Amino acid sequence: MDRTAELVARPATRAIAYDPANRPRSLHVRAARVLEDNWTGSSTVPSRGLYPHQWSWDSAFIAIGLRHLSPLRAQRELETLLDAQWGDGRIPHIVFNPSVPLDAYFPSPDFWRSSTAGRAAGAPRTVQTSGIVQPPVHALAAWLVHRADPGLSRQRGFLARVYPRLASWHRYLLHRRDLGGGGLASVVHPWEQGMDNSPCWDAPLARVVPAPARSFRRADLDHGAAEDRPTDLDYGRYVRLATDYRDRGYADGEAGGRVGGYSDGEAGGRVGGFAVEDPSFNALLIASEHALAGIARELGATGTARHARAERLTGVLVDRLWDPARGMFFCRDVRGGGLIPERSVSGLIPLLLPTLPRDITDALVRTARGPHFSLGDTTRLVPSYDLLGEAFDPHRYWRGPAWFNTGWLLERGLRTHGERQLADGLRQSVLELADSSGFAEYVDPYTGAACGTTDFGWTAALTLDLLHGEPSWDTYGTSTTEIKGGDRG
Ligand code: 9WN
Repeated sequence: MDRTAELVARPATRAIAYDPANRPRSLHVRAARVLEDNWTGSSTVPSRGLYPHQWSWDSAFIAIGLRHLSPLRAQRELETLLDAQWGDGRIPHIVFNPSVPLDAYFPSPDFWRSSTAGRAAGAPRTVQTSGIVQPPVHALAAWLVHRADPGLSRQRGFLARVYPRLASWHRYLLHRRDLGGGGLASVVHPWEQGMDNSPCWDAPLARVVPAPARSFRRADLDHGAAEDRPTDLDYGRYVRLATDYRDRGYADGEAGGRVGGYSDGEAGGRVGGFAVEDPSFNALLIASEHALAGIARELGATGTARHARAERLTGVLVDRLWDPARGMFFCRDVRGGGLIPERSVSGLIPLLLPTLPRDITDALVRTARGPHFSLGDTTRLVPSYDLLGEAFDPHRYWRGPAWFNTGWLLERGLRTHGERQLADGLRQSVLELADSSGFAEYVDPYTGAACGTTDFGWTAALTLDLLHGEPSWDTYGTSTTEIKGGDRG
Protein backbone atom coordinates (compact mmCIF):
# COMPACT_ATOMS: atom_id res chain seq x y z
CA MET A 1 0.00 0.00 0.00
CA ASP A 2 1.46 3.41 -0.83
CA ARG A 3 1.76 6.00 1.91
CA THR A 4 -1.21 8.05 0.78
CA ALA A 5 -3.50 5.05 0.82
CA GLU A 6 -2.10 4.08 4.19
CA LEU A 7 -2.90 7.46 5.68
CA VAL A 8 -6.41 7.46 4.32
CA ALA A 9 -7.12 3.89 5.33
CA ARG A 10 -5.82 4.27 8.87
CA PRO A 11 -8.66 4.27 11.40
CA ALA A 12 -9.39 7.48 13.27
CA THR A 13 -7.07 8.01 16.22
CA ARG A 14 -9.05 7.98 19.42
CA ALA A 15 -8.32 10.59 22.00
CA ILE A 16 -6.15 9.12 24.73
CA ALA A 17 -7.45 9.81 28.19
CA TYR A 18 -5.15 12.20 30.03
CA ASP A 19 -5.14 11.32 33.66
CA PRO A 20 -5.41 14.45 35.73
CA ALA A 21 -4.88 12.39 38.87
CA ASN A 22 -4.83 14.37 42.08
CA ARG A 23 -5.80 17.57 40.33
CA PRO A 24 -8.71 19.35 41.93
CA ARG A 25 -10.39 20.13 38.62
CA SER A 26 -10.00 18.42 35.31
CA LEU A 27 -7.59 19.88 32.82
CA HIS A 28 -10.44 20.47 30.41
CA VAL A 29 -12.37 22.61 32.85
CA ARG A 30 -9.33 24.66 33.78
CA ALA A 31 -8.36 25.24 30.13
CA ALA A 32 -11.92 26.35 29.40
CA ARG A 33 -11.74 28.74 32.35
CA VAL A 34 -8.63 30.43 30.92
CA LEU A 35 -10.42 31.02 27.61
CA GLU A 36 -13.47 32.28 29.43
CA ASP A 37 -11.42 34.72 31.50
CA ASN A 38 -9.50 35.98 28.46
CA TRP A 39 -12.64 36.51 26.33
CA THR A 40 -13.48 40.20 25.83
CA GLY A 41 -16.91 39.81 24.24
CA SER A 42 -15.70 39.69 20.65
CA SER A 43 -12.24 38.08 20.82
CA THR A 44 -9.73 36.55 23.22
CA VAL A 45 -6.60 38.21 24.62
CA PRO A 46 -3.46 36.06 24.80
CA SER A 47 -2.98 37.23 28.39
CA ARG A 48 -4.87 39.76 30.51
CA GLY A 49 -1.68 41.46 31.77
CA LEU A 50 1.11 41.07 29.21
CA TYR A 51 -0.90 41.07 25.96
CA PRO A 52 -4.22 42.88 26.51
CA HIS A 53 -5.30 43.17 22.84
CA GLN A 54 -6.12 40.75 20.02
CA TRP A 55 -3.14 39.06 18.32
CA SER A 56 -3.40 37.53 14.88
CA TRP A 57 -1.87 34.05 15.10
CA ASP A 58 -2.92 33.73 18.72
CA SER A 59 -6.53 34.19 17.63
CA ALA A 60 -6.17 31.47 15.02
CA PHE A 61 -4.78 28.98 17.57
CA ILE A 62 -7.34 30.10 20.13
CA ALA A 63 -10.21 29.56 17.66
CA ILE A 64 -8.92 26.02 17.04
CA GLY A 65 -9.41 25.24 20.74
CA LEU A 66 -12.44 27.40 21.30
CA ARG A 67 -14.40 25.45 18.66
CA HIS A 68 -14.66 22.60 21.15
CA LEU A 69 -16.32 24.89 23.71
CA SER A 70 -18.33 27.24 21.52
CA PRO A 71 -18.20 27.07 17.73
CA LEU A 72 -20.03 30.39 17.67
CA ARG A 73 -17.38 32.16 19.74
CA ALA A 74 -14.66 30.55 17.64
CA GLN A 75 -16.29 31.98 14.49
CA ARG A 76 -16.57 35.39 16.16
CA GLU A 77 -12.89 35.28 17.14
CA LEU A 78 -11.85 34.99 13.49
CA GLU A 79 -14.51 37.40 12.23
CA THR A 80 -13.35 40.10 14.65
CA LEU A 81 -9.80 39.73 13.42
CA LEU A 82 -10.85 39.76 9.77
CA ASP A 83 -12.92 42.90 10.32
CA ALA A 84 -9.59 44.67 10.88
CA GLN A 85 -8.09 43.44 7.60
CA TRP A 86 -6.47 46.11 5.44
CA GLY A 87 -7.53 46.89 1.87
CA ASP A 88 -4.30 45.41 0.49
CA GLY A 89 -5.17 42.08 2.11
CA ARG A 90 -2.86 42.11 5.13
CA ILE A 91 -4.22 40.90 8.45
CA PRO A 92 -2.58 43.05 11.13
CA HIS A 93 -0.67 41.34 13.90
CA ILE A 94 -2.50 43.30 16.64
CA VAL A 95 -6.05 44.66 16.73
CA PHE A 96 -6.16 47.18 19.57
CA ASN A 97 -8.90 47.31 22.15
CA PRO A 98 -9.77 51.02 22.51
CA SER A 99 -10.78 50.61 26.14
CA VAL A 100 -7.28 49.49 27.19
CA PRO A 101 -5.01 52.38 28.33
CA LEU A 102 -2.25 53.33 25.88
CA ASP A 103 0.55 52.55 28.33
CA ALA A 104 -0.67 48.98 28.97
CA TYR A 105 1.24 47.61 25.97
CA PHE A 106 4.11 48.87 23.88
CA PRO A 107 4.06 49.63 20.96
CA SER A 108 0.59 51.12 21.35
CA PRO A 109 -1.79 52.45 18.67
CA ASP A 110 -0.22 55.92 18.78
CA PHE A 111 3.05 54.33 17.69
CA TRP A 112 1.60 52.42 14.71
CA ARG A 113 -0.83 55.20 13.64
CA SER A 114 -2.53 52.71 11.33
CA SER A 115 -5.48 54.81 10.23
CA THR A 116 -3.21 57.64 9.02
CA ALA A 117 0.15 56.06 8.15
CA GLY A 118 -1.61 53.00 6.70
CA ARG A 119 -4.20 54.88 4.68
CA ALA A 120 -2.61 54.19 1.27
CA ALA A 121 -2.40 50.48 2.12
CA GLY A 122 -6.09 50.44 3.05
CA ALA A 123 -5.93 50.35 6.85
CA PRO A 124 -9.39 50.48 8.44
CA ARG A 125 -10.53 53.87 9.71
CA THR A 126 -12.52 52.83 12.73
CA VAL A 127 -10.27 50.31 14.39
CA GLN A 128 -6.60 50.80 15.35
CA THR A 129 -4.14 48.07 14.44
CA SER A 130 -0.44 47.43 14.05
CA GLY A 131 0.91 47.53 10.48
CA ILE A 132 2.85 44.27 10.36
CA VAL A 133 1.51 40.72 10.07
CA GLN A 134 1.88 37.31 11.73
CA PRO A 135 1.91 33.72 10.44
CA PRO A 136 -1.10 32.78 8.30
CA VAL A 137 -2.77 30.10 10.41
CA HIS A 138 -6.20 31.62 9.75
CA ALA A 139 -7.58 29.58 6.85
CA LEU A 140 -6.59 26.41 8.66
CA ALA A 141 -8.35 27.70 11.76
CA ALA A 142 -11.47 28.76 9.81
CA TRP A 143 -11.75 25.33 8.24
CA LEU A 144 -11.34 23.52 11.56
CA VAL A 145 -13.86 25.86 13.19
CA HIS A 146 -16.37 25.20 10.40
CA ARG A 147 -16.01 21.47 10.82
CA ALA A 148 -16.74 21.66 14.54
CA ASP A 149 -20.33 22.63 13.72
CA PRO A 150 -21.04 22.70 9.97
CA GLY A 151 -24.75 23.36 10.55
CA LEU A 152 -24.16 26.55 12.51
CA SER A 153 -21.43 27.60 10.08
CA ARG A 154 -23.74 27.21 7.06
CA GLN A 155 -26.59 28.91 8.83
CA ARG A 156 -24.38 31.93 9.57
CA GLY A 157 -22.74 31.88 6.14
CA PHE A 158 -19.41 31.74 7.99
CA LEU A 159 -17.23 30.28 5.24
CA ALA A 160 -18.84 32.33 2.47
CA ARG A 161 -17.99 35.49 4.40
CA VAL A 162 -14.44 34.60 5.40
CA TYR A 163 -13.33 32.92 2.17
CA PRO A 164 -12.76 36.08 0.05
CA ARG A 165 -10.89 37.71 2.92
CA LEU A 166 -8.65 34.71 3.45
CA ALA A 167 -8.01 34.46 -0.28
CA SER A 168 -7.00 38.13 -0.39
CA TRP A 169 -4.72 37.60 2.65
CA HIS A 170 -2.92 34.78 0.86
CA ARG A 171 -2.67 36.90 -2.31
CA TYR A 172 -1.07 39.71 -0.31
CA LEU A 173 1.55 37.34 1.11
CA LEU A 174 2.32 35.53 -2.12
CA HIS A 175 2.57 38.68 -4.24
CA ARG A 176 3.39 41.76 -2.18
CA ARG A 177 5.64 39.82 0.15
CA ASP A 178 7.54 37.78 -2.40
CA LEU A 179 10.56 39.98 -1.71
CA GLY A 180 13.06 37.32 -2.69
CA GLY A 181 11.34 36.83 -6.05
CA GLY A 182 11.40 33.04 -5.68
CA GLY A 183 7.76 32.41 -4.78
CA LEU A 184 7.85 32.40 -0.96
CA ALA A 185 6.60 35.13 1.41
CA SER A 186 9.15 37.17 3.38
CA VAL A 187 8.73 38.65 6.83
CA VAL A 188 10.00 42.21 7.28
CA HIS A 189 10.11 42.22 11.09
CA PRO A 190 10.90 39.50 13.68
CA TRP A 191 7.46 40.07 15.26
CA GLU A 192 5.91 38.98 11.96
CA GLN A 193 7.34 35.50 12.16
CA GLY A 194 6.11 35.22 15.76
CA MET A 195 9.34 33.84 17.28
CA ASP A 196 10.50 37.32 18.14
CA ASN A 197 14.06 36.99 19.42
CA SER A 198 15.03 33.73 17.72
CA PRO A 199 18.80 33.51 17.12
CA CYS A 200 17.85 33.19 13.44
CA TRP A 201 17.36 36.96 13.38
CA ASP A 202 20.68 37.85 15.00
CA ALA A 203 22.61 38.19 11.72
CA PRO A 204 19.97 40.09 9.72
CA LEU A 205 19.18 42.27 12.76
CA ALA A 206 22.83 43.16 13.21
CA ARG A 207 22.45 45.40 10.15
CA VAL A 208 19.75 47.44 11.86
CA VAL A 209 20.76 50.52 13.87
CA PRO A 210 18.74 50.30 17.12
CA ALA A 211 16.45 53.13 18.19
CA PRO A 212 17.84 54.68 21.39
CA ALA A 213 16.49 52.97 24.54
CA ARG A 214 15.37 56.36 25.92
CA SER A 215 13.05 56.88 22.94
CA PHE A 216 10.48 54.27 24.12
CA ARG A 217 9.20 52.63 27.29
CA ARG A 218 8.77 48.86 27.39
CA ALA A 219 5.53 47.78 29.09
CA ASP A 220 6.36 44.06 28.90
CA LEU A 221 8.80 44.35 31.81
CA ASP A 222 5.91 45.40 34.07
CA HIS A 223 4.58 41.85 33.70
CA GLY A 224 7.44 39.48 32.84
CA ALA A 225 10.89 38.74 34.28
CA ALA A 226 13.56 40.58 32.26
CA GLU A 227 15.61 37.38 31.86
CA ASP A 228 12.64 35.63 30.18
CA ARG A 229 12.16 38.49 27.67
CA PRO A 230 14.06 39.99 24.71
CA THR A 231 16.82 42.47 25.60
CA ASP A 232 16.67 46.28 25.32
CA LEU A 233 18.99 46.06 22.33
CA ASP A 234 16.52 43.70 20.60
CA TYR A 235 13.72 46.14 21.35
CA GLY A 236 15.74 49.05 19.94
CA ARG A 237 16.00 47.18 16.65
CA TYR A 238 12.32 46.12 16.65
CA VAL A 239 11.34 49.75 17.16
CA ARG A 240 13.63 51.00 14.40
CA LEU A 241 12.30 48.50 11.86
CA ALA A 242 8.66 49.19 12.73
CA THR A 243 9.18 52.98 12.70
CA ASP A 244 10.79 52.89 9.28
CA TYR A 245 8.07 50.65 7.86
CA ARG A 246 5.40 52.97 9.26
CA ASP A 247 7.14 56.05 7.90
CA ARG A 248 7.13 54.43 4.45
CA GLY A 249 3.36 54.13 4.70
CA TYR A 250 3.66 50.36 5.26
CA ALA A 251 4.47 50.05 1.56
CA ASP A 252 5.80 46.70 0.37
CA GLY A 253 6.70 47.61 -3.19
CA GLU A 254 5.52 45.76 -6.26
CA ALA A 255 5.23 42.01 -6.77
CA GLY A 256 8.68 40.48 -6.64
CA GLY A 257 9.71 43.16 -4.17
CA ARG A 258 12.13 44.76 -6.57
CA VAL A 259 11.00 48.35 -6.32
CA GLY A 260 10.41 50.80 -3.52
CA GLY A 261 12.64 50.70 -0.46
CA TYR A 262 13.43 47.03 -0.97
CA SER A 263 15.58 47.30 -4.02
CA ASP A 264 18.74 48.69 -2.48
CA GLY A 265 19.47 46.16 0.25
CA GLU A 266 20.41 49.23 2.25
CA ALA A 267 21.51 48.64 5.82
CA GLY A 268 21.20 51.03 8.71
CA GLY A 269 17.76 50.22 10.00
CA ARG A 270 15.59 50.76 6.96
CA VAL A 271 12.84 48.18 6.64
CA GLY A 272 14.51 47.05 3.44
CA GLY A 273 17.38 45.86 5.60
CA PHE A 274 15.34 42.98 7.06
CA ALA A 275 13.59 40.45 4.85
CA VAL A 276 13.63 36.77 5.67
CA GLU A 277 11.96 33.71 4.16
CA ASP A 278 11.06 31.55 7.13
CA PRO A 279 10.15 27.83 6.94
CA SER A 280 7.40 27.87 9.55
CA PHE A 281 5.70 31.02 8.23
CA ASN A 282 5.65 29.59 4.71
CA ALA A 283 4.66 26.09 5.82
CA LEU A 284 1.67 27.58 7.64
CA LEU A 285 0.77 29.51 4.50
CA ILE A 286 0.89 26.28 2.49
CA ALA A 287 -1.12 24.34 5.09
CA SER A 288 -3.66 27.15 5.04
CA GLU A 289 -3.75 27.00 1.24
CA HIS A 290 -4.73 23.32 1.53
CA ALA A 291 -7.41 24.37 4.03
CA LEU A 292 -8.67 27.04 1.61
CA ALA A 293 -9.11 24.25 -0.92
CA GLY A 294 -11.38 22.46 1.56
CA ILE A 295 -13.31 25.70 2.09
CA ALA A 296 -13.64 26.29 -1.66
CA ARG A 297 -15.00 22.79 -2.08
CA GLU A 298 -17.52 23.28 0.68
CA LEU A 299 -18.64 26.43 -1.14
CA GLY A 300 -19.19 24.53 -4.38
CA ALA A 301 -15.88 24.93 -6.24
CA THR A 302 -13.45 22.06 -6.81
CA GLY A 303 -10.52 23.16 -4.66
CA THR A 304 -8.07 21.12 -6.71
CA ALA A 305 -6.33 24.21 -8.14
CA ARG A 306 -5.56 25.38 -4.61
CA HIS A 307 -4.27 21.97 -3.58
CA ALA A 308 -2.08 22.01 -6.69
CA ARG A 309 -0.75 25.45 -5.75
CA ALA A 310 -0.03 24.27 -2.23
CA GLU A 311 1.82 21.28 -3.64
CA ARG A 312 3.82 23.52 -5.96
CA LEU A 313 4.67 25.85 -3.07
CA THR A 314 5.84 22.84 -1.05
CA GLY A 315 8.33 22.20 -3.86
CA VAL A 316 9.46 25.85 -3.75
CA LEU A 317 9.90 25.61 0.04
CA VAL A 318 12.14 22.58 -0.45
CA ASP A 319 14.12 24.24 -3.26
CA ARG A 320 14.75 27.42 -1.30
CA LEU A 321 14.99 26.39 2.35
CA TRP A 322 15.78 22.67 2.67
CA ASP A 323 19.30 21.60 3.64
CA PRO A 324 19.72 17.87 2.98
CA ALA A 325 23.08 17.70 4.78
CA ARG A 326 21.64 18.98 8.06
CA GLY A 327 18.22 17.36 7.62
CA MET A 328 16.06 20.38 8.25
CA PHE A 329 14.76 23.66 6.82
CA PHE A 330 16.54 26.98 7.40
CA CYS A 331 15.66 30.65 7.10
CA ARG A 332 16.88 32.55 4.06
CA ASP A 333 18.23 36.06 4.57
CA VAL A 334 16.88 37.72 1.46
CA ARG A 335 19.00 40.86 1.94
CA GLY A 336 22.20 39.19 3.09
CA GLY A 337 21.86 36.22 0.76
CA GLY A 338 22.00 32.59 1.73
CA LEU A 339 20.58 30.37 4.41
CA ILE A 340 20.98 31.42 8.04
CA PRO A 341 22.82 28.54 9.73
CA GLU A 342 20.81 28.52 12.98
CA ARG A 343 18.65 25.52 13.85
CA SER A 344 15.23 26.70 15.02
CA VAL A 345 12.07 24.71 15.66
CA SER A 346 10.73 26.70 12.72
CA GLY A 347 12.80 24.43 10.48
CA LEU A 348 10.90 21.34 11.67
CA ILE A 349 7.38 22.72 11.26
CA PRO A 350 7.10 21.97 7.52
CA LEU A 351 6.48 18.40 8.73
CA LEU A 352 2.87 19.61 8.72
CA LEU A 353 2.79 19.49 4.93
CA PRO A 354 1.11 16.42 3.46
CA THR A 355 3.02 16.30 0.17
CA LEU A 356 6.58 16.52 1.43
CA PRO A 357 8.66 13.68 -0.03
CA ARG A 358 9.24 10.73 2.26
CA ASP A 359 13.01 11.17 2.48
CA ILE A 360 12.45 14.70 3.79
CA THR A 361 9.86 13.74 6.40
CA ASP A 362 12.12 10.90 7.56
CA ALA A 363 15.05 13.29 7.89
CA LEU A 364 12.92 15.82 9.79
CA VAL A 365 11.84 13.15 12.26
CA ARG A 366 15.47 12.06 12.73
CA THR A 367 16.53 15.66 13.34
CA ALA A 368 13.71 16.23 15.82
CA ARG A 369 14.80 13.12 17.75
CA GLY A 370 18.51 13.90 17.48
CA PRO A 371 20.77 15.91 19.83
CA HIS A 372 19.66 19.35 18.61
CA PHE A 373 16.00 18.97 19.69
CA SER A 374 15.89 15.67 21.54
CA LEU A 375 12.21 14.88 20.96
CA GLY A 376 11.11 12.07 23.27
CA ASP A 377 14.55 11.93 24.89
CA THR A 378 16.29 14.48 27.18
CA THR A 379 13.77 17.29 26.67
CA ARG A 380 10.25 17.30 28.02
CA LEU A 381 9.01 19.43 25.11
CA VAL A 382 10.69 20.39 21.82
CA PRO A 383 12.82 23.53 22.35
CA SER A 384 12.41 26.61 20.18
CA TYR A 385 16.11 26.58 19.36
CA ASP A 386 19.05 24.19 19.00
CA LEU A 387 20.05 22.67 22.37
CA LEU A 388 23.65 22.66 21.16
CA GLY A 389 23.57 26.15 19.64
CA GLU A 390 25.82 28.84 21.07
CA ALA A 391 22.87 31.15 21.66
CA PHE A 392 20.76 28.52 23.47
CA ASP A 393 19.15 29.84 26.66
CA PRO A 394 16.46 27.66 28.31
CA HIS A 395 14.53 30.66 29.68
CA ARG A 396 14.80 33.51 27.24
CA TYR A 397 11.69 33.55 25.09
CA TRP A 398 12.37 32.09 21.64
CA ARG A 399 16.05 31.33 22.26
CA GLY A 400 15.47 27.88 23.74
CA PRO A 401 12.26 27.54 25.77
CA ALA A 402 9.57 25.16 24.53
CA TRP A 403 6.29 26.69 23.34
CA PHE A 404 2.94 24.95 23.16
CA ASN A 405 1.92 26.10 19.70
CA THR A 406 5.03 24.62 18.13
CA GLY A 407 4.47 21.44 20.15
CA TRP A 408 0.95 21.26 18.74
CA LEU A 409 2.13 21.89 15.16
CA LEU A 410 4.76 19.16 15.41
CA GLU A 411 2.25 16.76 16.92
CA ARG A 412 -0.02 17.40 13.93
CA GLY A 413 2.92 16.93 11.56
CA LEU A 414 4.01 13.65 13.14
CA ARG A 415 0.47 12.34 12.91
CA THR A 416 0.11 13.49 9.31
CA HIS A 417 3.08 11.31 8.38
CA GLY A 418 2.05 8.25 10.38
CA GLU A 419 4.50 8.72 13.30
CA ARG A 420 1.82 7.75 15.74
CA GLN A 421 3.96 6.75 18.71
CA LEU A 422 6.03 9.91 18.65
CA ALA A 423 2.87 11.97 18.22
CA ASP A 424 1.23 10.26 21.19
CA GLY A 425 4.29 10.95 23.35
CA LEU A 426 4.41 14.59 22.32
CA ARG A 427 0.70 15.00 22.93
CA GLN A 428 1.07 13.58 26.43
CA SER A 429 3.97 15.96 27.19
CA VAL A 430 2.02 18.99 25.99
CA LEU A 431 -0.91 18.05 28.21
CA GLU A 432 1.21 17.30 31.27
CA LEU A 433 3.22 20.50 31.00
CA ALA A 434 0.24 22.71 30.23
CA ASP A 435 -1.32 21.27 33.36
CA SER A 436 1.70 21.52 35.68
CA SER A 437 2.77 24.98 34.44
CA GLY A 438 -0.63 26.67 34.81
CA PHE A 439 -0.96 27.08 31.00
CA ALA A 440 2.39 28.85 30.80
CA GLU A 441 3.35 30.97 27.83
CA TYR A 442 6.51 28.82 27.47
CA VAL A 443 8.56 26.41 29.59
CA ASP A 444 12.14 25.37 30.21
CA PRO A 445 12.49 22.48 27.74
CA TYR A 446 14.41 20.32 30.22
CA THR A 447 12.58 20.91 33.49
CA GLY A 448 9.16 22.07 32.24
CA ALA A 449 9.34 25.06 34.63
CA ALA A 450 6.95 27.85 33.66
CA CYS A 451 8.40 30.97 31.98
CA GLY A 452 6.77 34.21 30.81
CA THR A 453 3.15 34.60 31.79
CA THR A 454 0.58 31.95 32.80
CA ASP A 455 -3.08 31.43 31.80
CA PHE A 456 -1.88 31.96 28.26
CA GLY A 457 -4.58 31.76 25.60
CA TRP A 458 -3.12 29.43 22.98
CA THR A 459 -1.66 27.09 25.61
CA ALA A 460 -5.16 26.56 27.01
CA ALA A 461 -6.78 26.37 23.55
CA LEU A 462 -4.37 23.85 22.09
CA THR A 463 -4.62 21.76 25.26
CA LEU A 464 -8.35 21.54 24.60
CA ASP A 465 -7.73 20.63 20.99
CA LEU A 466 -5.37 17.82 21.90
CA LEU A 467 -7.80 16.55 24.53
CA HIS A 468 -10.31 16.19 21.70
CA GLY A 469 -7.79 14.20 19.58
CA GLU A 470 -8.78 14.74 15.97
CA PRO A 471 -7.50 12.39 13.25
CA SER A 472 -4.72 14.02 11.31
CA TRP A 473 -5.47 13.49 7.65
CA ASP A 474 -8.73 15.30 8.08
CA THR A 475 -6.88 18.46 9.08
CA TYR A 476 -6.88 19.60 5.47
CA GLY A 477 -10.52 18.84 5.03
CA THR A 478 -10.11 16.26 2.39
CA SER A 479 -8.37 12.99 1.75
CA THR A 480 -4.66 13.03 1.07
CA THR A 481 -5.51 11.21 -2.17
CA GLU A 482 -7.12 14.37 -3.46
CA ILE A 483 -4.26 16.47 -2.16
CA LYS A 484 -1.68 14.28 -3.84
CA GLY A 485 -3.25 13.68 -7.17
CA GLY A 486 -6.30 13.83 -9.33
CA ASP A 487 -7.49 16.51 -11.61
CA ARG A 488 -5.66 19.81 -11.33
CA GLY A 489 -8.54 21.88 -12.63
C1 9WN B 1 4.92 40.94 19.89
C2 9WN B 1 1.09 37.46 21.74
C3 9WN B 1 2.44 37.49 21.06
C4 9WN B 1 2.73 36.24 20.23
C5 9WN B 1 4.18 36.19 19.76
C6 9WN B 1 5.08 36.35 20.96
C7 9WN B 1 4.78 37.66 21.69
C8 9WN B 1 4.69 40.10 21.16
C9 9WN B 1 5.49 40.68 22.31
O1 9WN B 1 3.42 37.67 22.09
O2 9WN B 1 5.08 38.75 20.83
O3 9WN B 1 4.03 40.52 18.89
O4 9WN B 1 5.11 41.75 22.79
O5 9WN B 1 6.50 40.09 22.71
O6 9WN B 1 6.42 36.28 20.61
O7 9WN B 1 4.44 34.99 19.08
O8 9WN B 1 1.89 36.21 19.13
O9 9WN B 1 0.96 36.27 22.47
